[in-house]
Amino acid sequence: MSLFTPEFLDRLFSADHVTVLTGAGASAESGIATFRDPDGLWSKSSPAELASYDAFVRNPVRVQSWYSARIRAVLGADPNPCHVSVAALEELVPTVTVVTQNVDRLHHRAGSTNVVELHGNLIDTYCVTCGETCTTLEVDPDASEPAKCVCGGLVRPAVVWFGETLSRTAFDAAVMAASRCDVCICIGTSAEVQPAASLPILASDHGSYVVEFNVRETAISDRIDATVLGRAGTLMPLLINEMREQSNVGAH
Ligand code: BV8
Repeated sequence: MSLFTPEFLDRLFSADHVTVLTGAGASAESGIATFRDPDGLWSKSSPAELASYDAFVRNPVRVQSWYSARIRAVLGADPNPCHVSVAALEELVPTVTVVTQNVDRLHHRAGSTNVVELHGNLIDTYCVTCGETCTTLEVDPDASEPAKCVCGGLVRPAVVWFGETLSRTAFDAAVMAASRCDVCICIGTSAEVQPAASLPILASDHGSYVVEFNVRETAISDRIDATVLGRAGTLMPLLINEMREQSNVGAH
């Protein structure tokens, strides 16, 4: 008995292009904190104090040290079976586009070759004054001075903060992937942040079969084809196994 609907599997086995939209839940089993879960990052602090340019300028040491701790967590983490299975999808489907809201680069480390980073990444940093790339942030919360570039400008992570526009190139690629895919698999996202959350609806409006893998229902559950409840690190390997069995049987 499959966890996946026959229509989903049929659409997937015959798909030329699959777009996978991931959020923080895809990295949860790598030990990376999510944002809006009961024990998530926003349960301890407010995005307005940590994930906006205004917050950064107001208190650069606080923001830089918060990102320093997240960078350490990401560098100490490994891709989990969800990331590995998403990468394996490329062996089974002609075109796979991974559109991620995550900033941890774990999809790249798992071997995915076509990753669109909607919200940038934590590892790269740059100077807000001269734009030069700088060394990774390592700032303690009680530091007396923020990390600065040789030019004297403040160093920030290369992420997209609230109130900042996404990279045009990245968002255009994401829109293309959502509007042209046969199947869209949304993994571990609460679908509350725009414009990322509009992508599954765009896919659905263009006739894609849209499914979400999540441990709970989300803001888009009633607007897509199916919700499969379960952990990303369990569901994605199960899906890849079913696809491999089918491709061996040659039933499709
Ligand atoms: C912009 C920084 C133009 C990087 C982040 C339209 C309507 C309403 C508001 C807006 C709108 N347009 C713009 C806005 C404002 C704002 C916004 O969306 N606000 C919302 C929250 C009300 N958007 C913006 O500002 C964006 N910019 O649109 O530019 C503009 C400019 C000015 C003014 C207006 C428009 C910029 C958005 C990017 C913000 N940056 N982070 C960082 O530090 O990480 S957002 C942050 O949320 C992260 O990037 C994160 O990726 C993203 C989405 O969160 P999720 O990934 O979904 O994570 P979450 O914790 O929420 O959910 C995890 C899910 O996983 C849960 O469902 C859970 O059940 C599940 N789960 C947990 N464990 C597992 C699991 N599932 C499976 N398996 C598991 N094991």
